[in-house]
Amino acid sequence: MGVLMSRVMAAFGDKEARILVLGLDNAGKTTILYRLQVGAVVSTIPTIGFNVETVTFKNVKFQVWDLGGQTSIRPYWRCYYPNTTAIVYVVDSCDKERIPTSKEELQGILEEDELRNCIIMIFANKQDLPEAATEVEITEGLGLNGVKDRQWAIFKTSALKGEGLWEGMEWLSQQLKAREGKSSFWSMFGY
Ligand SMILES: Nc1nc2c(ncn2[C@@H]2O[C@H](COP(=O)(O)OP(=O)(O)O)[C@@H](O)[C@H]2O)c(=O)[nH]1
Ligand SMILES: [Mg+2]
Repeated sequence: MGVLMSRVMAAFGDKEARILVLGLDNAGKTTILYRLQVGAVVSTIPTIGFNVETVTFKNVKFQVWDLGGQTSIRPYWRCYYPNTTAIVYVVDSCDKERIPTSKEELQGILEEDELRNCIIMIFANKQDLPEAATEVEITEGLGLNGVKDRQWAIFKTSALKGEGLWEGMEWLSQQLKAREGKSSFWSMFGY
C-alpha cells in the first residue's frame, strides 16, 4: 500500500468509518477500488440483486455499488449509510449523454439524511480519453455550484493510468484532519 494511502487511513483515526464509492455503472468505480490497492476486494449480493464490493483496511471500509436503474432496491442502500464519512462520486467524463442521470443520482444521495455530514469527492474519470468532458463541464453538469452546505471538491482522474486519485485522497485526508481538529477543540467544552 502506498505511503499516501497510509496517510489517508491515519487521518481516520481509530473510529469505524466507511467510504462509499458511488456513480453510474461503467464510470470506473471498480477500477478505482483496485487502483487504491488497499486489499482484497470482496464482492457480495446482499439482498435483491445489487452487487456490493467491499475492501476493508483496518477500521475503514470502502464500499462500491452502481447507482441508477431499479428503484425497488434503493431502500436497501440505506443499510450502508451509517458511519459513512466520505463519498467518492465517480463520473465517466466521456459519457456526456448520461451526465443528467448522474446528476439526478448524486442529488438523491445528497438528500439522504444519514449522509448529510459526508465529505463529497467527485472524480471526473476517464480523463485520458480525448472526448472527455472538462472539469468545468462536469461541475456544471452535476450542478455542483448549487451545493453550498457540504464540503466537496472535484478531481480529474484516470483510473486506468492511476492519475489524479492520490490528489483526491490527499484532499480527503486534509478534510478529515481539519474535521478531527475541530471536534477535539469542541470536546474541550463538552460537545
Ligand atoms: N480509458 C479509461 N477507461 C477506464 C477508466 N476507468 C475505468 N475504465 C474502463 O471503463 C470500464 C468500466 O470500468 P469499471 O471500473 O468496471 O466501472 P464501474 O461499473 O463503475 O465499476 C472498464 O472497461 C474500465 O477498464 C479510465 O480512467 N480511463
Ligand atoms: Mg463495478
